[in-house]
Amino acid sequence: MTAWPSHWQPFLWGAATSSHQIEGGQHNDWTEWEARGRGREPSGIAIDHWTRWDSDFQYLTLLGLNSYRFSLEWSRIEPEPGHINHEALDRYRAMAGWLRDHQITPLVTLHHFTLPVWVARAGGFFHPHAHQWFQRYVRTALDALGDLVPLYVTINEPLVLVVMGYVIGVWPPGEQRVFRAFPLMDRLAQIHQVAYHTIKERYPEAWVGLAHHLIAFHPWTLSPLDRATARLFRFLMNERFMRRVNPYQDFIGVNYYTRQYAHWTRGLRLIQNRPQAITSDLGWELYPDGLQEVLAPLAMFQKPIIITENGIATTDDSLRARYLEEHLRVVGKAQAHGLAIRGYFHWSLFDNFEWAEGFAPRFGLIGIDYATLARTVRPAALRYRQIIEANRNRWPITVPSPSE
Ligand code: IFM
Repeated sequence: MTAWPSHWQPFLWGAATSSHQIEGGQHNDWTEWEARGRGREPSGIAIDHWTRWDSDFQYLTLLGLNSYRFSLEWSRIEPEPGHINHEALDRYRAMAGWLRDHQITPLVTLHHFTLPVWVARAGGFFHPHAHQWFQRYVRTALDALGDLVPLYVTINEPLVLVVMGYVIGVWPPGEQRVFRAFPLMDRLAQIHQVAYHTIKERYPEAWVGLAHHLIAFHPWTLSPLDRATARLFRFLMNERFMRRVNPYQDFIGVNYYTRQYAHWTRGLRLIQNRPQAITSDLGWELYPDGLQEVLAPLAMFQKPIIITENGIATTDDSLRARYLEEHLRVVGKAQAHGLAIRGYFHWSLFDNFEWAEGFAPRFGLIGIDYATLARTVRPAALRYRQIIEANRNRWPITVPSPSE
């Protein structure tokens, strides 16, 4: 087992965001996609985090978090090939510096779904030079803030990127060419590997991983065909890529949200929930046991695990608190059974732009009134703070009752 550095917080209590979903005012492949009327609405100024970041960061201390996951926007840093926007880098450095000054460990994501327009127009990650372009961007980011950042996610949810953009086609580039999925996964694995080595060469003590979106796949019926279909989904979506990149990850980042049912009816089908299920506003089932199900097979990799995302889109904040508590209980149990889970990042710190679904889904611990952009601390956020406070120096973590 790779040892967790003893000078780091034993458990990272965090929340996560991504640049495109909160910053506002970007110009990237997504804003072009939105301008073409794809998706529900344009991201526009989002929650205007780019200008309000320092007042927004007060919420990190208010909630008692000791870590924060955010992403750098490649299109902002390098809007044209080789042309660096130093102002943008200065602002990201100021963010990382603020976090250091407040003893909050930054976990930086380098790619969270968006691409600079010039990369996208050249064919995105399929371009034969894409790994070199990404490497140049990573080096630029390291020059600017590498001394302040100990933890990196190179690519967020590679498989989601592939499926949404190249199989279902509801995200840019909007392709429905399944046969491109496999070469793209290989390409993403290669790009991750290049980024991994680039970071480790410059900062050998930094920890680098990916955020894998893992789903608890179950068969829809007990038929052998549905069981085999569930196994196939597990292999294709959760396992194959993980094995491929495992030699190049210091920790395993897990984004877990829900269960899905695999069904065979003249082809592969995924069903989101059963009629009686408790669900989010996006129809995703609340299924905390699924977190244990996706974590258990990771034991064989003998690496620390960080829950890089977990959260629920809901306007019912008591459901958010319940979701949080039930998933944290699973984390505690998994730790008690020997899994080295070293952090939990709630998705998300703020309500934000949920890609093709627009602004309607409410994932935030902090709510946003989009008419005024006023921020409101939701009760679930305070419950999270209470859980964090109760767990200082505790292993495994526990979830105290609200009255404790
Ligand atoms: O909002 C997204 C995030 O960008 C990536 N993981 C899943 C979240 C909820 O859909």
